[in-house]
Amino acid sequence: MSDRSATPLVAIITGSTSDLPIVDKAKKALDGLSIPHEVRVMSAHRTPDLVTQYVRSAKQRGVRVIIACAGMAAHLAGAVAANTLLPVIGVPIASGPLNGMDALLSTVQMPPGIPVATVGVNGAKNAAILAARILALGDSGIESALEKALETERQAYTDQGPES
Ligand code: RP5
Repeated sequence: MSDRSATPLVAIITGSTSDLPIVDKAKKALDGLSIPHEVRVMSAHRTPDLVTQYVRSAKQRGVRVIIACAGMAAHLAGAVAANTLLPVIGVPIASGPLNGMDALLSTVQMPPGIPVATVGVNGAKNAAILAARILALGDSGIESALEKALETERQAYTDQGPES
């Protein structure tokens, strides 16, 4: 679904354009579930005011879940969670010499009171599916789309048959 075709329910924020190949996995999953979303590049370190401004207006614009992706000293998801009550899903990205371990720890180790639901390194697809599961609690259309997608994936794995 195009970025601006409908009120975005999911906002995907990422720290750099260099993260976009990973972010694309989340976009594809949301597209497959027909969930309107938007992607914005902004950084907790390089453009902190932009992050604050964007996140504080997100709920009022109709956003219901925020996915924050970042690599290296990945403080983006935490900075987002500090500025909203919307659920925030963090995606640590493997950029830089530590292959994502730095981003994983920076994203997941939040202080008590400010949670970030962190998926695995480069786990953008799971972030999108988790966002969809949150939205499905109040949207039977999204719930049905999730059930259908899960069944299709299960069938594809089943059709592969046992390994010889
Ligand atoms: C992080 O620094 C970004 O999320 C990216 O993963 C990493 C490197 O950014 P670039 O130097 O490639 O812009 O903030």
